[in-house]
Amino acid sequence: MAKALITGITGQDGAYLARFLLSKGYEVSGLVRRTSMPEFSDTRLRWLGIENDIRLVDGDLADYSSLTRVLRASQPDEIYNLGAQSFVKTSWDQPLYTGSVTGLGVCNLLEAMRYECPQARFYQASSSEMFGRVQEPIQSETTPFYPRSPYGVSKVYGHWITVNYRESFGLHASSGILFNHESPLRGLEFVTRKVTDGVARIKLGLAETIRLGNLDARRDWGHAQDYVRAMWLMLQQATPDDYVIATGQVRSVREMCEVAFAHAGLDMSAHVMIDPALFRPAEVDILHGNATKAKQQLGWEPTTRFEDMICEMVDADLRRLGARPRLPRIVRSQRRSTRSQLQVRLPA
Ligand code: NDP
Ligand code: GDR
Repeated sequence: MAKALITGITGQDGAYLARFLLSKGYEVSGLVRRTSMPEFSDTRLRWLGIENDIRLVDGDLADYSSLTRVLRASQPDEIYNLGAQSFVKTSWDQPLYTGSVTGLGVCNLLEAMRYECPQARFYQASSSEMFGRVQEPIQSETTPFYPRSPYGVSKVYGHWITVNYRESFGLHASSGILFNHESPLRGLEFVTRKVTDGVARIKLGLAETIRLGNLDARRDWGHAQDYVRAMWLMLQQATPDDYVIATGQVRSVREMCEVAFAHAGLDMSAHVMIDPALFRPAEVDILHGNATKAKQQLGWEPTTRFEDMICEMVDADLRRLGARPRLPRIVRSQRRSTRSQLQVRLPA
């Protein structure tokens, strides 16, 4: 039975990748960092119903000693490095932390692999954020990088150190330059899930507005389930290499909102507020990927339409919120009320 180790297994991609590898017959281990509420750390694995099929091991990408210990004990055939401080906006508030985990963490893991299991195959989660201020209208593996955030800069380091270890030490190390990918398991801080969760709350009467930043940013959005398949395909190749994974379809944040609100039968203009605090110090205006190499060499293609994915996310959030225990809802009283007071609306 092939053995895989996933860092970032508690995140969106880690959970989907774990399920995908289990379906292929892998023995799957996942690196998890210490938290004060361990009962919540496997929420996504439980959502997929696989929490009992995986072995979780303690460690942190910023702690080299934990990585050597884990690799020495588990001797994986494949290592998927998905762990990162992955939220771009936070990277301006925590640039050093982001650099040490998202950037240097990659080198920690490669070093540990070089000494403990050099025969393993390695996947690095590189990002379209490395293209940043794009140097070509459509980005491929040969497009120069111009990162626009501490996160993007850290990912460029992670990408090049992966290439460097491949060339220096002959490691089977591949890098997937993945464009944005989403799903019902997406973190609530990312714009698609923030919107689908907000739409569901508005629909259920739990909220009235969603505050957003730059609605004109455009992204090439795909589905996480399609993208984890590409990760695995990269490690099945005889020769390690780098691949762009994207749909080739671009939508604005505004268009994404329109799809989500329309699916719930709501009017976006009545519920979206623009908050200048949510704009970024330096924005990535547009990302548009060319995945021809992955299509030709890996046989990979996306299978999910953008509109279907957003609707799936809205439906999942409606179910998730609708299934919650019905606590009393607190709503601000109507404007015609003489006093501004809070009312408690009891569930029907
Ligand atoms: P998430 O934010 O959902 O998950 C990140 C994971 O990294 C979590 O499991 C988190 O653990 C873990 N992690 C954070 N810090 C550390 C650390 N110091 N040591 C070990 N693990 C850590 O990200 P996604 O699943 O969306 O993305 C997976 C990877 O792909 C990331 O590297 C991301 O940067 C990259 N990427 C993502 C894209 C996307 O659109 N989703 C596109 C391109 C690249 P915890 O649960 O404890 O927080
Ligand atoms: P991104 O994803 O930064 O591309 O990084 P995110 O969903 O956070 O932002 C996409 C675009 O939407 C704009 N935006 C907002 N974003 C958020 N989060 N919240 C808002 O309220 C909001 N309003 C507008 C942003 O300005 C941006 O232009 C994701 C992460 O998964 C990275 O880890 C990954 O590497 C890249 O995708 C590819």
